[in-house]
Amino acid sequence: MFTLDKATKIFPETLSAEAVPALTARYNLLNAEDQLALIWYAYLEMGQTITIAAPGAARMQFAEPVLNQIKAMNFTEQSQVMCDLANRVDTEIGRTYAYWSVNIKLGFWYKLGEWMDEGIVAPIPQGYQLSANAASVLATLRGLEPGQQITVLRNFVVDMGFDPGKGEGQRMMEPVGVPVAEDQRTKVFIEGVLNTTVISYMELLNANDFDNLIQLFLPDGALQPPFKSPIVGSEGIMRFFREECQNLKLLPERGYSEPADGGFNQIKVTGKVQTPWFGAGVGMNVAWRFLLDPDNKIYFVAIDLLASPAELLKLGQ
Ligand code: 45D
Repeated sequence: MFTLDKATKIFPETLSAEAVPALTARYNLLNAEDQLALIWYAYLEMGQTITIAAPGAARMQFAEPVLNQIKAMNFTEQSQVMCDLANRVDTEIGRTYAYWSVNIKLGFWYKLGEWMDEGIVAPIPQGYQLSANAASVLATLRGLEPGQQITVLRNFVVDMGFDPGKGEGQRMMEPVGVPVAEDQRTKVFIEGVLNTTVISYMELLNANDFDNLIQLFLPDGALQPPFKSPIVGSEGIMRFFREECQNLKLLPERGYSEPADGGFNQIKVTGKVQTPWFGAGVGMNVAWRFLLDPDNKIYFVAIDLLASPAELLKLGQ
């Protein structure tokens, strides 16, 4: 029989983008000034080729009180707030920030970035010199594909602030929208995969229909997001869907399915995913590794950000 640990190891030849955690670790060793300047430069450079979508009002309302507080500060105080966030110092703003969902954190920095550009918030000092280590992290970041770059950037933002509970507990999140209407939904076609659970998974997630999506999972099923440990159980997975998975676009391309022990089935699918933050501007190369029980329910699914486009074609043995 399968254990969760064994399930995570299906399709072991799948190469995920290890450059992402490696770069995040190097970035975490830099001092806060370097970190902020590095993100600023990276953000400016990336802005020349990809456009980030302005966050909607529903997302911004939660960050607004803190943003207004920062707006009212002088440059020195503003720089201090940003450094404290990067240093994960225990401050009021640091605690509030840690309690926000990923998308609220990203919306917060999106606004600060605009204000830095407009001179409302303290800019990175003119002629700021990155340390040699920071310059090297930036150079490595430049060499990554766009899907990996935005994942790195997102990691930086997620890790800031002071979280006494280390991610445990409820977060403040934007409201969950209604699912896409039945007649507006798109069908997916996956070359090599006819499995109805896998196809429904893609279609329901694309439609933000989380209530029906969760029914595809076993109650003690697990979902493993890229570079994370598995989220186990319907309740946790459902919370994750509502908090982080609205308006994703899954574009699976091809797959491969084979029987596994105990009447289970393992299915690997590769393709692209778009985030609402960048739309069609960035297609992330991903693999889904499904393990389905004999009743065709999801016992485990991992989503991997792939090391390179060549991985898209690596399916069965
Ligand atoms: O510090 O099947 C400044 C799951 C400088 C679900 C700045 C999935 C100072 C199941 C520039 C102001 C979700 C797992 C900062 C599939 C400073 C499933 C600002 C996968 C910080 C397929 C920086 C989904 C800013 C995936 C504004 C893979 C940065 C989704 C903004 C991936 C960065 C989504 C943004 C990703 C990054 C989104 C908006 C990687 C967004 C990244």
